[in-house]
Amino acid sequence: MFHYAIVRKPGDNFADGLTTVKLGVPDVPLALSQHEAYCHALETCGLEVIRLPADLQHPDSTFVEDTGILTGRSAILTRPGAISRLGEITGIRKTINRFYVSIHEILAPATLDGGDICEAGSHFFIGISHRTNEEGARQLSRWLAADGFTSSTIDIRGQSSILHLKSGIAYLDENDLVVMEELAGREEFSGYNLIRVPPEESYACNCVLVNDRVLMPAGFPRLQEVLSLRGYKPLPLEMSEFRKMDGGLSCLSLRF
Ligand code: CIR
Repeated sequence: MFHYAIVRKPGDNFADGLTTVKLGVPDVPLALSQHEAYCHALETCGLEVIRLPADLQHPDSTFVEDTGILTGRSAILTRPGAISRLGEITGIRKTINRFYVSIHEILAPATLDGGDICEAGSHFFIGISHRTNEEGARQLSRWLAADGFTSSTIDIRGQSSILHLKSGIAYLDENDLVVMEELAGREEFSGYNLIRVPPEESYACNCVLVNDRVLMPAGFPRLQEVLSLRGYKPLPLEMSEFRKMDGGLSCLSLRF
């Protein structure tokens, strides 16, 4: 069960953040209303939403998930792989201090983005990407092991269509793993019930189980139907403006 979510409002300069997709410039007022609907959805799932103000020094800071790994036992502050995002850690530290006693940190030369970390029960998949390096994976796996969690790495550097591991996979419940076609053949996932997502719906792989609902991007009817047939309760949310900035649905919150 999750009880809390930390979110950060997008700033007026949200469009100045990093992006690789060519989907146009995000509309900030629309991003704000989509963000508000997202917060409301988290509340619908029973969470208390901790709303942080916009941080204009860091246009990507609404993607809070990249700044921390919050487990049932400890918090690990990350060290984002994009230089422009390094300063986001200072902004999240105070909030995490309020909730966690045991707090660790990923240190240079390691880099690690939360979007590369997929928690699957007591196991964590760590994506090695253009944002998360091997030293980052090593440091994180040591902290996780100290708390009794296992972890393994998945190299996604050859997967040009995704920024982070969680752009392409999501762990739900009872061994169910949502996975994009490109990653479905990976041996590491062979022990899971794979929910394979066709290429035209790939963006929806980044969905998240929050208590009894699966928050997922709106506009992906096939995945929505498959999830419903499996007994999940999808809650579709408009994500168009975040998608323009390479952002997935999960990255807008830290849930714990
Ligand atoms: C970035 O490139 O860092 C942001 N524009 C998007 C980060 C999205 N984060 C995520 O999916 N975990």
